[in-house]
Amino acid sequence: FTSNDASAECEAPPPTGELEDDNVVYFIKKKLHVWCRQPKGKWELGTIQSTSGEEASVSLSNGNVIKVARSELLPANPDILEGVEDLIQLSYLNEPSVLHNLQSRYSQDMIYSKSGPILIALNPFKDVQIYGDDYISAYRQKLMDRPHVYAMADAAYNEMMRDEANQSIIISGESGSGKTETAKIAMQYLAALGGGCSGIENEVLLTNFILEAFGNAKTSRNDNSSRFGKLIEIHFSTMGKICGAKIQTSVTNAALLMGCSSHELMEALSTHKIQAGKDTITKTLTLRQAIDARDALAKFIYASLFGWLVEQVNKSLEVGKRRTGRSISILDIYGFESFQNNSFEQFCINYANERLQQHFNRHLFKLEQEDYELDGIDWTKVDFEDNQVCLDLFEKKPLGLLSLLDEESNFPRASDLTLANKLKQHLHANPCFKGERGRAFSVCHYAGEVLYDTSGFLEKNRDPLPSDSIQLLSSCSCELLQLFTKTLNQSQKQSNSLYGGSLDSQKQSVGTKFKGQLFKLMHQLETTTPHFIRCIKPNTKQQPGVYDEDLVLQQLKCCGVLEVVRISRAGYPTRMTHQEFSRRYGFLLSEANTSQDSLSISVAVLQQFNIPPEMYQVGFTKLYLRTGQIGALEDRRKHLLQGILGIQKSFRGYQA
Ligand code: AOV
Ligand code: MG
Repeated sequence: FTSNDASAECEAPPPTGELEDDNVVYFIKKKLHVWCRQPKGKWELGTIQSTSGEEASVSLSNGNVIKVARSELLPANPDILEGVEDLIQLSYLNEPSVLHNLQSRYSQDMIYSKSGPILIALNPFKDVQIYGDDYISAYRQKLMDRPHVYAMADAAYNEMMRDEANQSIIISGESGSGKTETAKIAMQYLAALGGGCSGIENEVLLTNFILEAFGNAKTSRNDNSSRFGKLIEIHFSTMGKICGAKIQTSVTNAALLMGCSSHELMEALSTHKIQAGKDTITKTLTLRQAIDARDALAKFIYASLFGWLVEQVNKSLEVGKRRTGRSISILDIYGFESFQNNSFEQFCINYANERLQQHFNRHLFKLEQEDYELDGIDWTKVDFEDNQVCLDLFEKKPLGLLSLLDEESNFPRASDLTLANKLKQHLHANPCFKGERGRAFSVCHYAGEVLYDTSGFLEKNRDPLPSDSIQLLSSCSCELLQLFTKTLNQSQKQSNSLYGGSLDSQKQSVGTKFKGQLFKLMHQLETTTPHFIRCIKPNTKQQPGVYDEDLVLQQLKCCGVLEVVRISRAGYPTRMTHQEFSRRYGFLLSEANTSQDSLSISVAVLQQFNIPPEMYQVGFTKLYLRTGQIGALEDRRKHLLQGILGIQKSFRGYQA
């Protein structure tokens, strides 16, 4: 039966990524599952019964048969790939397949999955019983290899010890998605691993309590929301023990990156500008303005206090100042934002994320490339899209968003409308820029198009804190407040001397300062080997067990997970050693292959099933297959095995 069946199947072209004309026939014939988009946008599983022109008749899993446009159909993955740990194992990497895979894992409390080198963490909003000492030692001893923050922290630790290279764990995701919890879980693992007799590892963990008490607040999105962003640097000794740690807030510096506190800071400061007339015009302030002014001041004090607190904590953590080249930094960052109304805050946050995305792309591409090169694969066939054009849009001098914004900020008579016009006039040629009506413009970010409203841009970009507030502060009797003001004055003097001479040099603009800080952070991250964690919030109610597909999809898009999937797709996501491949599929060969050599068996299988040469590459140790190829082989294998089982059953029945 083997030869007949197999040769009959050879006629059918193997399915590729999408449902093209020729493989629709294949899907009908083999009754393979497809995703069918329902009127409300939901995807349902079904099988195609027939097609006529652009229309297909599909039998859904609930028994209904419906007629839909072929464009509403996408191939689904074979059953064997249900709930795979790593998304790139999927033959089809389309949106419904990715969503379904994560959901099927989430429903079984498997909140962690991989997307290539990235760890995806879905917030369970409940205690999932996968943490603690037993799990830590299981991961340490490699008794457990399911995706987990522990596994990622372990990888970072091992790489640090092996290569003597600094590492970073970069955590992103929207508010309430679990970044801070994830950072703590990573710290918990590293503390357990790096624990020595100094007890510093416990101190590192304890700092969380102090910082959270001052830095967190309840918001509509998260009951325990961080109002600050942080970069925790944990230093290890040659023996791999924790010997010190440092926290940066990553307030003006990384806080801008993290969004929350910068958002509040900037908002507060921008409203303050109203007060900065030539005279003391406190009387003219409306109640609303007065409230804003007071808030601005309060926030400055709070921010400074927080900065001071971090400094004290750092002092207590710094055991030896020696830089060992053995550190792991954990970055708890604020992610990409796209709202209905996007202002200067989103502009800064998204620019920062655009930079991080490039860091991410380059790293991924480098990893892929290394893997291919090691195995003798022609990696020039793997391409990926750079987001350099979008970064140029922000950074180019003199014709970039930031430069033009600064230029316009220096014209006393400029308005948000003149700014918008200026941008449209100079930037229309950049493919990532789109002029919109009135004061608006759009930027095509890696995670999607965002419409910005320039209202308030100039004010927010100009001046953070008016001089009368500073004077007020320095006249206060509180020693700490005086200290804060002194630091503030100093930093202003510094920027003055740097930019002294030109008219616009009163202060560095917020945008320019932000760019400088971002470059500093990126520079620091460049010196580390990055490990990425993307936190996903499955519902907005902070409830366990609720998986909102649209919400998840939107986050997957925003944080670039689908982008990674796309990068992998451009390459050869399926990798199997020659042994694995020949063991699994060798028996499908119509003519017994006399060779014992797994490489030649593998190649014979590929040839018999007409897998086109551009769909695979043969490496020294592994076979590399493009998306969609393994599904076809799996299907044939399953078919044959069912046939064999059937024969065995009837044979047994016959015996009985
Ligand atoms: P965030 O840091 O991403 O938000 P958090 O880390 O504070 O989010 O997580 C929000 C809440 O989700 C926590 O208080 C927990 O109740 C729950 N949670 C998150 N991760 C887990 C987990 N692994 N296991 C159990 N519960 C979890 V913000 O900082 O607001 O952007 O500013
Ligand atoms: Mg947080």
